[in-house]
Amino acid sequence: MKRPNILLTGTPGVGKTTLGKELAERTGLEYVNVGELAKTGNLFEGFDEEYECPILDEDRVVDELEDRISEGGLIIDYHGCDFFPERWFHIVFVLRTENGFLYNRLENRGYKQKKIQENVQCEIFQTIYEEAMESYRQDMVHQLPSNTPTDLEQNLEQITQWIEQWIKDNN
Ligand code: DAT
Repeated sequence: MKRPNILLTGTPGVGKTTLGKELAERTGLEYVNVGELAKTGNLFEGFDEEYECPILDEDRVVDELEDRISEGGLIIDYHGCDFFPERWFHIVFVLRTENGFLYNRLENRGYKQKKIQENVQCEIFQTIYEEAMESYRQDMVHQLPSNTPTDLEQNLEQITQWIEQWIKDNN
């Protein structure tokens, strides 16, 4: 049976992991956290001194995922999206969170002020949404509000329905 590949993207803290894991539970699709995948496989190519984080080796991440993607049924979670091939995905969701909520979540995560501010600005400037619109067909890209547990539940229901319809249409 053919199943779709879904990209969940957005600024750190918007709720990709929470949504992706629960979606996998409900639909049987497989959740893949690209940050974790890179850590496990050491798919890095140096360290960014300014942002104090390792630099992802994007080519090796793509190579690592290519075979699994071709089988379908993956939910990919990453806070960037311009290096995945467009052909991989059937739909792209950009999660969006209001500044106040995002600030609190990143503070709870123990991020330093500088890192909180960089991420909140990234969200204000809708950097990831624009990256998605430049990297994928515009009709593939959907923004989802991710502020409250009600938003989470609505997103889960909408995406679950979309998956069921996709499977009906493609099998
Ligand atoms: P990400 O994977 O995008 O970095 P996350 O899933 O780890 O984000 O979520 C960050 C925090 O916010 C975490 O404590 C769970 C919480 N959260 C996620 N989605 C939420 C929502 N819709 N409403 C309230 N809290 C949410």
